[in-house]
Amino acid sequence: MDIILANPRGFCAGVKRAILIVENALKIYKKKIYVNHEIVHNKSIVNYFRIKGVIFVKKISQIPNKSIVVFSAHGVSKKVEKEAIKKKLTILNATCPLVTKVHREVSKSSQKGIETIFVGHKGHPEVNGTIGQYDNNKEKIHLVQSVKDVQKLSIKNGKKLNFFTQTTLSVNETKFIVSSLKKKFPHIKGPDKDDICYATTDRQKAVFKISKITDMLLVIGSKNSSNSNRLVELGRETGVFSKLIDSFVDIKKEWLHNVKYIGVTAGASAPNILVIEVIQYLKKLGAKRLFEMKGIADNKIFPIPKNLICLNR
Ligand code: 0CJ
Ligand code: F3S
Repeated sequence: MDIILANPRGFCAGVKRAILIVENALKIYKKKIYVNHEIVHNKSIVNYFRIKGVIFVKKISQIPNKSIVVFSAHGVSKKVEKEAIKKKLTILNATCPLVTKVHREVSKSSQKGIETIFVGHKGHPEVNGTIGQYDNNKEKIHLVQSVKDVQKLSIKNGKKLNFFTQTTLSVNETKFIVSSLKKKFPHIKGPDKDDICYATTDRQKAVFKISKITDMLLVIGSKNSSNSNRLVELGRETGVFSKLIDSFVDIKKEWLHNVKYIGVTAGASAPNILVIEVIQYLKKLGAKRLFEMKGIADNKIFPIPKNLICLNR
């Protein structure tokens, strides 16, 4: 068996930024750091910060007044932000700038009172946060998850209508949803294609490429990571036996019977150490050579707020 690594894989600029914000907050403030939701959807990252004393909460009401709170990479609604302000919390906002961009657009739509359609997965924190930017009249924002949902939609005025999307969706599936929106509502306005981010798009392209030459795909990522799940789905759609694993510990030896080329990738929230451990484990099980697919590594950097830059600490 040989191992082939997808390229790009692993941390994106938004995740690196969110992690650095928490790291630096721990160094700068000598107080407890609370994080609203998991900073990113990765078990090992959350455990790493828990060990360092970070407290993860599901609701702002769980945080004592005047504490420090970090908003996760997925972003929060206006209501959650207001709650934090009311409690006089110091807010460190780790929302990915690409999510913030969508927030601004939805918020503008809300201010103008334009009925808006949001394509995303119900219950995902990014979706809650983005839909929660529409605070004018909740009945004017509609969540759609599929082409079927588009068919069922009833809109008051199709001539004034906007759409936006979650950043970590399947590029292929979203194409169908957006084109069905455009077909049903020819006057609808939105981003050129969708709001899927560069990191999601590039990691999906890499999986598509690698699936042509591998007979199994391992995607390193946690169960609640949307972008990681989309990679596994894509692997399966292209006919490759694909599994989502948190770490090498989840690998079952029976998966590897008759596998000649095993593809390995990692979601945008999975640290590189997990990839290294998977490679070491596969080598222990007899993997011979290690190849890396050609592709553009993700070297993008999103700057952190100036007050969180810390040197020599
Ligand atoms: O929503 C985002 C801004 C992506 C954050 C990075 O990935 P992850 O796994 O924490 O979150 P998703 O579930 O959204 O992929
Ligand atoms: Fe941002 Fe996309 Fe990463 S929205 S956090 S760059 S997966």
